[in-house]
Amino acid sequence: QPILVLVLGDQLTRTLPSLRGRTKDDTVILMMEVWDEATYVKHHKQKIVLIFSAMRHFAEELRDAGWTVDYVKLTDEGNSGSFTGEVARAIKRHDPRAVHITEAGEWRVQQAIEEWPDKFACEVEILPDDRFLCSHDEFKDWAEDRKHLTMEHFYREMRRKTGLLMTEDGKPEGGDWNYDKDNREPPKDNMDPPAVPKFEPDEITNEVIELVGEKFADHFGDLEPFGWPVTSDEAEKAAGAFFAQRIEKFGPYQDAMVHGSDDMYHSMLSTSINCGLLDPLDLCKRAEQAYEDGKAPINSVEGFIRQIIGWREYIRGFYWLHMPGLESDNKLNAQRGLPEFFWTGETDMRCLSDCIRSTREDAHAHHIQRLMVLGNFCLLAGINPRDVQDWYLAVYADAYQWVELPNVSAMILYADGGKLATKPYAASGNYINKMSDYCKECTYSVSKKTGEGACPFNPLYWHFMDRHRDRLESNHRIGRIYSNWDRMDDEKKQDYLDTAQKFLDSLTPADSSWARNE
Ligand code: FAD
Ligand code: DLZ
Ligand code: SF4
Repeated sequence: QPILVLVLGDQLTRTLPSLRGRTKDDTVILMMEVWDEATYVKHHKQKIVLIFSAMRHFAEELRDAGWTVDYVKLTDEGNSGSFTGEVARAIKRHDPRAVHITEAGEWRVQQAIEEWPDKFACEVEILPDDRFLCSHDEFKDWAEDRKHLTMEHFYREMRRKTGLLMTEDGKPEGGDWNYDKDNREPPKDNMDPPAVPKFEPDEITNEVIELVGEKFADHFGDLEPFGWPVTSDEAEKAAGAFFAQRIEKFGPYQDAMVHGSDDMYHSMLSTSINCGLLDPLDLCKRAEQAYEDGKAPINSVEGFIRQIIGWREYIRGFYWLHMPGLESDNKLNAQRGLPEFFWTGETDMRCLSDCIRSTREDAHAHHIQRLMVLGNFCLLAGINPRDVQDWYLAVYADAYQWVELPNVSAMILYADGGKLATKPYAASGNYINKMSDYCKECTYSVSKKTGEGACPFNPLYWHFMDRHRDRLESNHRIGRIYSNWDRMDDEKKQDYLDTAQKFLDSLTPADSSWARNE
């Protein structure tokens, strides 16, 4: 009787805990394309192509290395459509002595897995996912008794733990822990960042593209051109290009936005990291090496490392600490439906339409677009967390609930009431104008505050502040904003509120069938 080892779509790592230490002659590896996973939200077409193609390539690599892989395709006869159903069928086929699985990234899937020991006659072993630096227990210990879960404090622990950018006497390299103040350069005219490598679809990917075109035609997003890395070799090439060509300027221009440029100096590696094709710690070590070799400045390298061992690990810890409640949190009582233009891109707001365009074309938008354009809009307009969660989870190729949900509900919407962020990331048009070239050619005027043609972010900002005064005024990081509001005369205030309300009333909410099958 063999051991049945499961490998899920975001576990495409040769050193996965459940694969380590197994021998080829008594192991059957089960991989399954299932309808439930492909439709629990209606994922962007390229996201499904990415996962299925990467899964099929991974299975082929394992077979070439001598492993026995039982791969269930979406259209295979008898495919039950769920992980639980497919494991049950595989148990019948292979009569294993045990099922081994690395814990799931998402709470929803982990709940299902935890029922398996009672459901199935054979032993089920669930192993911790040590592709993350910080275990669930370690994060819990760190969080315990802390009044606020400040990312920066967690990040310093991770720096100490890994020794990344630490001097021999235990001090941060360069003297500071964090160089964020040097990472806020607005874009320069005629910036021309080196192109990010795109990968020509091979036969396997083309077959998946055809499948997705057929079965998921009503899902959001362009199916082609598809150029994401789908093997660890391709992902390695993408990483190599980042370290050779773009990391140097990653830091300074991390927050800059340019119309038509989705990549800027970002690594574009999240899709590969999250499905297991790249090892996050290895990437950080290579970034550190670039600093030691004098190829990239400290603010770029520290910034990159902080995103990975800081934010990425913190977000994952935060998710498991606050699930399942985080999913339904709505502390600002936001009730408005997501505007239809999030799916169609049809809006005169040039910043939003460009971010939605890149989302549709590439299943990607960079961090500051997700946070300060799309996210800021959802916060200010009071869009309900459920709609916003569904949108972000569906449209980005790197989206899994463990990373999407804290970023959406806690970071952008403040729906957790401030457990993650010390204040809402609310901003008027001024911020977007400073950090981008969007406003220059927008139909709206960023310098106009109220009335016809005013940038909607301006009145929405005050509408948001005014309607949440009770909750936010006592927050020492934003309390002073209310003195500015109070200094305005009543007519000006009313102008802001009326302009915002008129804009909000003009929004058409999206039909729910964009995000989920009825
Ligand atoms: P880079 O800018 O090159 O950053 C390097 C790496 O750092 C990323 O690849 C990623 O692994 C990590 N990272 C950076 N910021 C974060 C963060 N806030 N949380 C977790 N990891 C981070 N990232 C996802 O991977 N999946 C998501 O579903 C996702 N949803 C997001 C939703 C919102 C509302 C916001 C504000 C951010 C979200 N992010 C998400 C974080 C971030 O926007 C993406 O990781 C990043 O844009 C990916 O592009 P990149 O690889 O070029 O990143
Ligand atoms: C995102 C995704 C999709 C679209 N399809 C599958 C699939 O058919 N089979 C699979 O194993 N994984 C898929 N995934 C990734 C899973 O959703 C991801 O592994 C879980 O959410 C992790 O908890
Ligand atoms: Fe966006 Fe306002 Fe600038 Fe237009 S003017 S691009 S809506 S911030």
